[in-house]
Amino acid sequence: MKRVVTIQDISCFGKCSLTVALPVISAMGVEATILPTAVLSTHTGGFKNFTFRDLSEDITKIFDHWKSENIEFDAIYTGYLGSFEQIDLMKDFICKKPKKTLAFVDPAMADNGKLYTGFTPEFAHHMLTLCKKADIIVPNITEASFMLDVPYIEEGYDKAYVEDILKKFADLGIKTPVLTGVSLEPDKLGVAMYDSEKDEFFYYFNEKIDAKFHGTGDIFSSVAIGGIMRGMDIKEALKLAADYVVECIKVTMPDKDRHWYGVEFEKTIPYLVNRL
Ligand code: PXL
Repeated sequence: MKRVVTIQDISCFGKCSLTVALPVISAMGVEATILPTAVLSTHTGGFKNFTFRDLSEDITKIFDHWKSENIEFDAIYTGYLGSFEQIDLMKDFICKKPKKTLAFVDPAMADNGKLYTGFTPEFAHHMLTLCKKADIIVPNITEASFMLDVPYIEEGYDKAYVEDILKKFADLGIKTPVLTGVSLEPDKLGVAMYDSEKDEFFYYFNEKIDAKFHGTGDIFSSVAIGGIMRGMDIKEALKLAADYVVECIKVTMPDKDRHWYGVEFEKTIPYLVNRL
């Protein structure tokens, strides 16, 4: 069984980061080791007065203990990180990883043209220094625009805009940059990927559903890394991740008790497992 270590916060309430990564990766038949970087009472997207306990002090100790136990991972998947220091700790961890370990970085810090509460453009530039160490990165267009200082275009951009962003990442040494939330036609939404070794672009779109929920980026990343660990080609894993997010949104929409803070991904886990 492949083993992933996923390093991001625990937002106790709100269905994102570790509270979705752990169930999703496990359901895919992949061992999920977790490293919580912080504990928050809720995620930061819409709740006020959330608590934030920074666990940075423990991170190096945990890495050192794992090393002393010869614990290794098939993939490192980092998500939301709460500070510059945590980004540096992740860079160091990735630099020291065995060659066979895949480094997958989701620079979760912004969406819809805005940085999440507490982040600055400098933080986004620092996140880019972590992305440069990764094999695969999965920013959305907002995150990419903050990291690369390219203008954020909400809609009406073309392939040239998307491919320029992907190539800029590849020029920085990232083997497989992926962009999420790509929309080249008004009723379609999906992902774009650049395979820098083959010099090939890949696109995959689904119908665009007019609704926004928190945590869907974390679900996407968890399925993508889970799929890759299950031996899927990256393109197949990205398709599965995109399809699963759509399924999650579709199942959530009709529920009159649905919540703005997250999707009902629990209901569609059988769909995910059946697709493997
Ligand atoms: O889903 C991304 C995410 C993860 N962790 C925290 C967040 C968010 C998005 O708002 O606030 C703490």
